[in-house]
Amino acid sequence: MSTPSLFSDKRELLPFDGSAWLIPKFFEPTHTAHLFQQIMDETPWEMPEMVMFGKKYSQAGLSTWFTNTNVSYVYSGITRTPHAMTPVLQAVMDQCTVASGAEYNSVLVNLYRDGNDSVSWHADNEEINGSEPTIASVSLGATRRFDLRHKESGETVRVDLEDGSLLVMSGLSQHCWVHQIAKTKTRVGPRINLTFRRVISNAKI
Ligand SMILES: O=C(O)CCC(=O)C(=O)O
Ligand SMILES: [Mn+2]
Repeated sequence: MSTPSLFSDKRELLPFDGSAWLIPKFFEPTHTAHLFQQIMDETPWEMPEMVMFGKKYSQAGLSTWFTNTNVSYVYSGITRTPHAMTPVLQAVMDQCTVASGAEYNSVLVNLYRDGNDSVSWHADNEEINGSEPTIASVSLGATRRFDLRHKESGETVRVDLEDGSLLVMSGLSQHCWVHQIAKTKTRVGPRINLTFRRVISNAKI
């Protein structure tokens, strides 16, 4: 496993009400290619069916929930079965802890097969994430645009999440902002996104 790059190009994306910082090249390309393939091959991909407010809610094409706890992840009316954390995901999680100083115990692995796979505006504000969660998001494969929008002012921040990037959202970011990966008509290849979280096992859900 290669070591993360220096964190010199770390930058803050949010102007106020929380933090979302980005290191565009956290992992080197040779390492990300290997990670992408291994996670692609080892993941028992699931396609959750979601109904929210009576209409289909579009989520990343395929995704799977891995955790060191026995917590099922419940969001937007669906329950994700826990899978045991794999060594490769654990290793990436440990590197996210080194970079961010936060502890994680779970990861939602998302596969966007092409520009038609997306995740619509939402915040990761479920009770099991705790009140001001720190969420570390690693992107592998094709670059996709990530948007953040302030819930009250409507201010929008747009950023490209490149192969090997690390984005860490914390503080008020899940209270005050929503985020999305929009569909794109541009031809894009597959992308895997890993969102590491620390879930609280005794939260009332
Ligand atoms: O794919 C991404 O960059 C974001 C995924 C996301 O927001 C989520 O899993 O909650
Ligand atoms: Mn999210």
